[in-house]
Amino acid sequence: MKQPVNYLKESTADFDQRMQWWRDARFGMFIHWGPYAVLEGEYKGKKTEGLAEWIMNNDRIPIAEYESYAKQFQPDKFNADEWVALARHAGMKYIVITSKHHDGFGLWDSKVSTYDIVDFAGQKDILKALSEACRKHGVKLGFYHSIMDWHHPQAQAIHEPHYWSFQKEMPVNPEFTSYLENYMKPQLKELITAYDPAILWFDGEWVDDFTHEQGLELYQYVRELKPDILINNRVDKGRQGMMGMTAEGDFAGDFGTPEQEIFDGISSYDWESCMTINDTWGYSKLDHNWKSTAQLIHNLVDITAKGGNYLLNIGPTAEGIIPPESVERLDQMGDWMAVNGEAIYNTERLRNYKQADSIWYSRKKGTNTYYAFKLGELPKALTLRNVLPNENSEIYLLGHDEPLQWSYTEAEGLNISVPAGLNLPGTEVSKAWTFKITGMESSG
Ligand code: FHN
Repeated sequence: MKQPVNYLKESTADFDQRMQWWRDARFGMFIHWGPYAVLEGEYKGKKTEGLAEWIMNNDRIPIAEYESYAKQFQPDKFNADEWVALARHAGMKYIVITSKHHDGFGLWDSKVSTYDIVDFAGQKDILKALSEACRKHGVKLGFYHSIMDWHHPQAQAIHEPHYWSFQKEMPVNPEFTSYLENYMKPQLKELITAYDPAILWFDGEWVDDFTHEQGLELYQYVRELKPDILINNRVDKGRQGMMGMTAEGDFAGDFGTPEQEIFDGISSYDWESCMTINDTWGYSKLDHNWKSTAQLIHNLVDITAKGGNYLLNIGPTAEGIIPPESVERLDQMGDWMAVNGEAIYNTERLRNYKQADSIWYSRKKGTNTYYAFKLGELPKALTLRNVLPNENSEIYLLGHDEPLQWSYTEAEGLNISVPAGLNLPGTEVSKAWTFKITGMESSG
C-alpha cells in the first residue's frame, strides 16, 4: 500500500525543482475581475471609500442588489488571446486571475454553485477561454481564490449587518467548516481538474473563521490534487500583514506575498510583491493615480536584484476592456524587456545587490555574467564597486552593439566609459540602463 505523500514535509531538492520555473520567470500579470467592475468604483453616485473590489462590503450593498450587478456582468468585449498577448509582450511569464474574489462570484462554469459567470450571468466560461489562450501562447496560468466569501451563507459574517470589518472581532460562522469542506474544496477540485493551473494564490485567510489547522489541511489537499502546483502563503495563517512574509512556525505556503510594497532587504524565502498600476485592484473609473512606466520598471529591477517576483495587476472593465493607461505602461515595459529581459529572467541575487541609490545588480544563474542596472539618468562614466572583472571581461550596454571601454583599480573599482550621444530606444521612458559584464572573477 503506497503511503500518502506528506507535502508539508517536502525535501529542499523537491521544493527547489518545483519552484524553479517561477523563480526564473520573475514577472507575472495579476488580474482582478468580477461584478464589482460593473459598479466602476462608485455606488449611488458616490465614490466608494475603499478598494473598488470591496464595494459590496464597504458600501453595505445588500446581497440581492449585488446579485443584480452580477447579472449585468456581460464581458462581450473580452478577448483572451489579446489579454495573453499583452502579458507576453510586457515580458510577463505567468498570469494569476481571480477565479473567485471575496464577493463569492465564480469566473468559471462551476458545477458546485450557480453563482458564476455561466449559470448566473449567462456568459461564456472566462477561465476556460483564458486557460486555452495561455496554453496556446506558452504562458502559465494561476488562480487567485478567496477563502473569505461574502455571498455563501455558511461563510459570510453572521452578525447584522453581515459585513466584514477589519476593525472588530467578528463572531465566527459555525457553518464555516462545512463551507470549506463541502463548497470551497469541491470548487478548487473542479478548477484544478478542468483548467490545470500552475499556481493557486489564496487570499482572505485572515478571517477568524479560518484556522491554522485548516490551512495546513488546505495546502495538503491542493498538492494532492496537483503535486507540482505552487501555493502562496495565504493558504494558511502565517502571512504577516501587507509585509507579506511568513511568520516563524509550521505555517504552509511556498512563497511570501508582500502587497503594495517591495520586501525591504533579501530573504532566504521566496517572495512575490503584488502591486497595482494605479491604486485599486478592481476597475474604478475614478482612480487615475497611474504609476509611471519608469516607476514600474524600477520596481521590477529592485525586486529582481533582491531575488523576488513582481505580480503587477490590471483591473479590466465589466465589458472586458483593459484600461488604456494599463496597456500603454505594459507595452512600454515590454519594449524595455525586449532589450533588457536577459538581466531579469533566470538570474540570481548578489549578496551586495545594490550600490548607492541608483545602481542594482543581478547575475545570470550559474554563470559569471553579471548585470548592473543604472536607474534615473545615464552618466558619461559609471563606477561599479560590487564587481571584479578579469582581463578577459567584456562590458556592454544592452541595446548598444559595441563593447565599452573600461578600466579597473582596486581603489576605485570598475570604471566604464559611456559613449556620448547614445539614444537607446525607450530609455527616455524607462530611465533604466543595463550594463552586462562577462567573465567576472567574483562579485562583492
Ligand atoms: O482584500 C484583498 C484585495 O481586494 C486584493 O485582492 C489584494 C490583492 O491581493 N488582497 C487583499 C487585500 O490584502
